Amino acid sequence: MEYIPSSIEKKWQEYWKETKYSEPSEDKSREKKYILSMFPYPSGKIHMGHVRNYSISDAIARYNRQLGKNVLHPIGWDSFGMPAENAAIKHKVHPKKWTYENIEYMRKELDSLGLSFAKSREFATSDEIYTKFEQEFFIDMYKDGMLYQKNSIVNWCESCHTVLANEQVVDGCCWRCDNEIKQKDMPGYYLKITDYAQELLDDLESLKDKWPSQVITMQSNWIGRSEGLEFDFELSTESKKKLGDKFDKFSVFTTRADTIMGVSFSSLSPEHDIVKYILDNNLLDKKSSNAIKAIKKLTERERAQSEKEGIDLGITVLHPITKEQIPVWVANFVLSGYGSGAVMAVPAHDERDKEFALKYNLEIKEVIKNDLLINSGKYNGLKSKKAIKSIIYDFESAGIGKKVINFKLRDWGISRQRYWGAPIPMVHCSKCGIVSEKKDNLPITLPQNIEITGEGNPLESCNEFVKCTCPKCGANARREIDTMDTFFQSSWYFLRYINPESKKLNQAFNTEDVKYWMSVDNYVGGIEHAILHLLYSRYFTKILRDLKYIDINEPFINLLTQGMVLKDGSKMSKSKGNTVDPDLIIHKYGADTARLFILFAAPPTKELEYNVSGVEGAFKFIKRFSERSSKVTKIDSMPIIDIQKLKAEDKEARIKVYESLIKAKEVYSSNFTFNTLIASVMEALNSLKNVTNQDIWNEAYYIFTSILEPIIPHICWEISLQKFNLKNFRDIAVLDEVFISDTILFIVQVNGKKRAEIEVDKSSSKDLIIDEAKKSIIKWLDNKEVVKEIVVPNKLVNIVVK
Ligand code: ANZ
Ligand code: ZN
Repeated sequence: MEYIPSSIEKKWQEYWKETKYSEPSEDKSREKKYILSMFPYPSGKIHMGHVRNYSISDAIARYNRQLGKNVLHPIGWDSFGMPAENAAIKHKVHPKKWTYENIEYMRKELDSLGLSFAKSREFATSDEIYTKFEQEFFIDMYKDGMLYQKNSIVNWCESCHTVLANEQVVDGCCWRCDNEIKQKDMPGYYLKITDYAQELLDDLESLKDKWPSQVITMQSNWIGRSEGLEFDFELSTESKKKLGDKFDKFSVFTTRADTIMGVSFSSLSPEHDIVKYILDNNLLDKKSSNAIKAIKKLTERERAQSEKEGIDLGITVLHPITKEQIPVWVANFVLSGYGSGAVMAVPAHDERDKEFALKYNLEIKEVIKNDLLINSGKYNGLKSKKAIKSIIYDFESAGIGKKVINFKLRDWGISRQRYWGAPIPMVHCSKCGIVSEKKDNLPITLPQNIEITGEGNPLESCNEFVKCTCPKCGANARREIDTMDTFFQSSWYFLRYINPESKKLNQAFNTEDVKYWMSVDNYVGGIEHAILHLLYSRYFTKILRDLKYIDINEPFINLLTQGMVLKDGSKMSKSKGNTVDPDLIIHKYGADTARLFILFAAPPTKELEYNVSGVEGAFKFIKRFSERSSKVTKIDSMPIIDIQKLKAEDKEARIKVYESLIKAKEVYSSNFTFNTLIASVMEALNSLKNVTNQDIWNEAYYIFTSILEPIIPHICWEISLQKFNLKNFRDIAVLDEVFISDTILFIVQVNGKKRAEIEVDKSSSKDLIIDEAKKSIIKWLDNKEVVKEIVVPNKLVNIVVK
């Protein structure tokens, strides 16, 4: 059979569509598999990373269909976000038009790969119906107190008139216009993810061995749980006076209570209330206060990257045990949002404090040596761990401190000053304050008639959008103009896929359907989502559970993070100009070649280096595979093979074929190292070279086309239709008889010492075995007298000589 991919691929794609091959069934009595790949942003064209992602999930989905499982393998579009607005500025095209045209184009590209997506479930997160349900969740979360509004410090660019993410601030300036960034106090909506910090951490345990350990560690560090002591530093009498009697103490958090006797100063964050008072009341000289103001302008990341720096605030506190006076400084490495924004500094045992103390010539007191406390009064001699417990106990008993648990995780700010996002369904009323919209009024949709210039949020000046009535009192009110962070959409899209078409308009998803389909059995996507997307999705699952929408704790049972696609050793990316267009590969070699190359070039979790010869190699293999299928005759079922009639080369080839079948079962259900399976089939195909037995050829192709179907579906369906009437896409049993050998290996010993090995026919008599054995050790029998011949069945022959 001559291999011309273009002549078969379209045909099969049509066939799968017409027969609804990729659609899940409504029959909930069947065992289900939910196979999910991370959905794409519709940037305009698919790239090799997409090809890799979807080839992996498609192979898993197709294999599970062969097993008779009810498979959900959906696709959709993560379609809100900045690039659409940037395109609008650059090309004067409306973000909506740009987005949906991109979706059209990319859908065609994905179709041409023969991916078995459940098209009936497809949607884009910018669809108004999706926004409607999302806004309902938002309102529920707000009413439940999971979501709140607060003011906080954000990066603000005055000339672009927008808030910037930390990643968009370059050297303190706007990435777009190079204007200096201000730290601005702005209102925004926040999700109280911190309420779920402990549960998000604890439940990582249930993902062990099912998620990459690296991802679990990253999430755990991001959540950042610390146990420690919180206590108050009392200000000295003069310092209280200096601060206008507005403060008498401040609180600090330490994980190292055992170092309490080594405290030689205290540091405050530049945003601390006391620092604010000192600046507002000009209690410092100009130079010092300017230095503090300069630090305040920097983002957290920039502060972390700069040298340790601080200013003496000219006030003191009393050590809680010795009552000695301790100087108070402001320091650029103390974070305002963590603990109490103040620390007890122990330069002898903390690296940051040490750098600081050396720079400013502050005292360094050693209090721990070889894990034992020294210079610490009654705690001397205690082990560090023990001392922490003991000191916390004493502080709690004396009522001057308490054990606390702190998390690095911060509440999730979801307000964006952008047009192309889901509108926040809130209203500002001059009488009632902030009021959530009535659910009946949802969705609150984006106005179409706007102009995007890049300066400010176009919603602000859009009266049609902003003017509304208060849902509570009916007075004229103003609609919230911020839109939601796009991570809000990607935190529940996997639930939306579950809703069949018939229920799409009525509900976000149906409890019964969710119960059947969730959790996702295999989630496939990039490691770059290890923290944010995967953490937010876990969090959403838990809050939707607590809002009684669903009844599960974790969304994704197994996670596979695919490696990057490289070219010439570096990550393929538009900015580096080293991308390879998947369309060109598909056009020249066909979809099966693209898929085979991508799954053969590396195991899915490892980096994959693109190279043309690899693509050509993949094509050549499929071509050979296709051409050799001419040796196969049409059969209705697996041939029954009489092993007595097989020649040695038949048996050897058959072993290779069945080895690849065994490999397939292991690869598709647990380790997904498709490359090893492909290699195994290649080897088996080669071993057929000298085989003339028709049954062996038939059986081999019956198995090959079945186990390669998940990887190169078009050619496998084509061959299978011609030879097996599509009957072989099922779980094929491994026959033990294939591996049963008809010879036995004996070790031959002379006086108990191994001298040779012989292979004899299974049916050989004892005499024959002894004869063969003697022949193999002839030189040890020279001039010797054989006194005994011992045969241990199936194992060894021992010849005793004198
Ligand atoms: C004294 C000490 C001695 C500390 C020592 C550490 C080592 P994690 O583990 O990350 O929770 N700290 C407390 N609040 C801080 C803030 N807002 N910004 C920066 N640093 C802060 O770190 C807790 C430790 O970091 C605390 O324990 C405190 O320094 C500091 F040998 O107290 B430690
Ligand atoms: Zn009102």
